[in-house]
Amino acid sequence: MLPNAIMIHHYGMEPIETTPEEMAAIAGRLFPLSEVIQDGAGEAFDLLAWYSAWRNRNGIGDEVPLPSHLQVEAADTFEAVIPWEQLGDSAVQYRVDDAPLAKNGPIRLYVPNGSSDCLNVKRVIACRFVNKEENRGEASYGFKNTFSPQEMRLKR
Ligand SMILES: Nc1nc2c(c(=O)[nH]1)N[C@H]1C(S)=C(S)[C@@H](COP(=O)(O)O)O[C@H]1N2
Ligand SMILES: [Mo]
Repeated sequence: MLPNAIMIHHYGMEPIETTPEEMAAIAGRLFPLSEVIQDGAGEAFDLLAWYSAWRNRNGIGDEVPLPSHLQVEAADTFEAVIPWEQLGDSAVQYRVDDAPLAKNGPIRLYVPNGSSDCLNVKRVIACRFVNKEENRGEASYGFKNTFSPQEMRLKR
């Protein structure tokens, strides 16, 4: 895995690895983060514009419904689950001062229409596009504290 890799998980698909540069290249317009976040630093692209392009490139047709949530995972085990309806104008910060993000990289997500600033996840290493209809509209965030049996075995 590349050091700046971001894993994209999408229901119905195998995981696909990407990078901030590759994401920015397909996202369409690049803009100053300050367009959507007051005092925001550096360069960003629109999350939903990237998602739409990524779907097309990976052959996900219009018959596949939009996800219910985006689950974002960070290098420090922080996670946020963001309802799809809150993602309008969400921006992915991918460069600051013409360089890759130093401490908040590989990318940081900003959710200006989210129910909490706590959803602005730093150090994003995985994005999971999930379809959990039963949780529609519910946001959550915090440090991951549950581990799968496989993770438990690796930790012993
Ligand atoms: N990776 C990661 N992202 C994170 C956090 C964290 O602990 N780790 N804290 C969240 C919380 S609770 C808040 S309030 C904001 C704080 O963002 P700021 O440091 O830019 O003010 O970042 C969010 N993103
Ligand atoms: Mo927070």
